[in-house]
Amino acid sequence: MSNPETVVLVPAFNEAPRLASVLEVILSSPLVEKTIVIDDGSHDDTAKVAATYPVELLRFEENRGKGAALQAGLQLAPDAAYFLFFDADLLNFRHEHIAALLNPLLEHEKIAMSVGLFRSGSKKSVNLAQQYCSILNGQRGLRRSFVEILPDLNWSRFGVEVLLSRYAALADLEVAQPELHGISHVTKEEKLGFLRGFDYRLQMFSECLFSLANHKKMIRRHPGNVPPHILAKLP
Ligand SMILES: Nc1nc2c(ncn2[C@@H]2O[C@H](COP(=O)(O)OP(=O)(O)OP(=O)(O)O)[C@@H](O)[C@H]2O)c(=O)[nH]1
Ligand SMILES: [Mg+2]
Repeated sequence: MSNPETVVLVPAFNEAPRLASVLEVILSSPLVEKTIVIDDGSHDDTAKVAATYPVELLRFEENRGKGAALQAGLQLAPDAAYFLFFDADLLNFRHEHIAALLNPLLEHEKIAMSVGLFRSGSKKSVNLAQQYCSILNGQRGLRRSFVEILPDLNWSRFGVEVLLSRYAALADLEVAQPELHGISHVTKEEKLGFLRGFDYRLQMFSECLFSLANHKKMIRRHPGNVPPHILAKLP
């Protein structure tokens, strides 16, 4: 399709065991016209799994981080009206979750971004983390007009969600927070074992905190397509 309306981006790093079930939901949704998987230097068969599905596969030899992966995906569909981001490790993911993220953008022109809130999923720890850190949720919908004024995301790694949310606030844009019922995901500790998983979690938190503390400075340094009137608000 040359000019898809709704494009899904799936950033995936070492997600071979989990990617297929996520892609099956996305690819069977009537709401999605194109799906792009960004395999970011995975050491496992993530790319092989993706290649068995009718998706566009972008593959980096070296890992560049989630922010850079999403940015590269956004550039592959410059004409899309809406982008949806879904993680590659979702559990109990259903079509209704796709609609829940997309509908606020379709129904309210003022909404620039929707950020999913995990509710009543099977894992208590994931639900609890969501209560306090909803800004970190990777399930998002972005309107094209928002994508067109985004700063460079390349530096942000796991801080990309913080950057997107803080930037929307700086730009005075409205964000919807639809609840995604029953959805959950496989945690780092479950993927890697407790010690390696927890170590990776600390790395993720430090990238999120870096983004939280430094996003204004980093936006000024790497403005991407940020318009002058928003740049003028930065210290
Ligand atoms: N392309 C790309 N994707 C990544 C990278 N790191 C993580 N991802 C993907 O981004 C999504 C979220 O990453 P996770 O590691 O599951 O992080 P999380 O769900 O926020 O946090 P946990 O609860 O700790 O697992 C998953 O689909 C990952 O495969 C990366 O460096 N590059
Ligand atoms: Mg996850």
